Amino acid sequence: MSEFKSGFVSIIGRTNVGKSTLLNNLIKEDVVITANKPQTTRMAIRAIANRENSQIIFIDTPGIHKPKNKLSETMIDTTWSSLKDVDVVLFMIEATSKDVGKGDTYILEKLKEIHKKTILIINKIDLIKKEDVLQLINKYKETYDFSAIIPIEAGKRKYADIVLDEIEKLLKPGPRYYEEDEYTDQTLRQMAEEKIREKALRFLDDEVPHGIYVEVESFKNRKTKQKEEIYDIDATIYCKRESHKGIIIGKNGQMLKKIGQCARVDLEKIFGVKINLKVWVKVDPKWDENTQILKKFKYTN
Ligand SMILES: Nc1nc2c(ncn2[C@@H]2O[C@H](COP(=O)(O)OP(=O)(O)OP(=O)(O)O)[C@@H](O)[C@H]2O)c(=O)[nH]1
Ligand SMILES: [Mg+2]
Repeated sequence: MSEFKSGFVSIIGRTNVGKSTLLNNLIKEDVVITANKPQTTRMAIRAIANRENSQIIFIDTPGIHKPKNKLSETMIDTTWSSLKDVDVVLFMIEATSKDVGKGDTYILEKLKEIHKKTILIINKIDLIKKEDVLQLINKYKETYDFSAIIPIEAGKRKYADIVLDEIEKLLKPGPRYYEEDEYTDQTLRQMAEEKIREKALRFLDDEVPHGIYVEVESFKNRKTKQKEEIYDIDATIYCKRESHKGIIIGKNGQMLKKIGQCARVDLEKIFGVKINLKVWVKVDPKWDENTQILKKFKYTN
């Protein structure tokens, strides 16, 4: 039998290219949130893929974008910091790019500085013609000595093994760092906060969802009279303005109800227990300058 391999792999790229979608596919669990909005991922989240002959620890990272405030500066800093500790980098771009754009050029410059084994992932190939993928591959080949270049659709199962196989080839022999049943370093509390934020991102428009922050105030488990396990979760959505609060709550509370219900359904699937979820909305215009909150988005290893 071949020697057991292990290693750490960061997934980086511009915001909204599909990094978190790929991670969920590689892990085969709904472990990180995704949305068709930029800056969905706010911190480095680890997720573990256990294979027959290897264990791969992935780090999902916030997408690279032009920082607008302290929060985005912290997020981007987290992405670059995550690269220090990894063996392999997955650099994801969108197939719809006609050329190596400004944002991707910036990322490539950073990659050249850190000089790690890097796989280029070209995502969303469903959106373009095959010939255009080949052109893009040729353009990118000239920019960096990639270990592999893989065109994919991040959410499609058939691509997960292709990506995992390529990563495995680049790993060195190493131990199993995590137990086989562990698939993320997130706490249940964090996962609940993220799920609520995901629903807010998906259902709300414009600047409202980007100005929110979710905190679980209380997380308790108990047994019902029928001896069924249940989690009681109380959470607050913080937003920056009174007008945003009205939008999040919605007419007759409909929007907040929808966010809560959809988050609950997903969380019941993930945790495998019944959940009683209550969500409130509060205004805190300066939450994104609060150092205690920003600390949560910093990279820790
Ligand atoms: N058409 C198409 N859409 C995709 C594909 N992969 C991901 N998406 C969509 O792209 C959007 C962004 O996906 P995410 O996985 O949240 O992107 P991300 O790179 O993690 O984004 P940030 O966390 O904001 O940096 C979502 O709406 C996905 O459904 C794909 O292969 N094809
Ligand atoms: Mg993401």
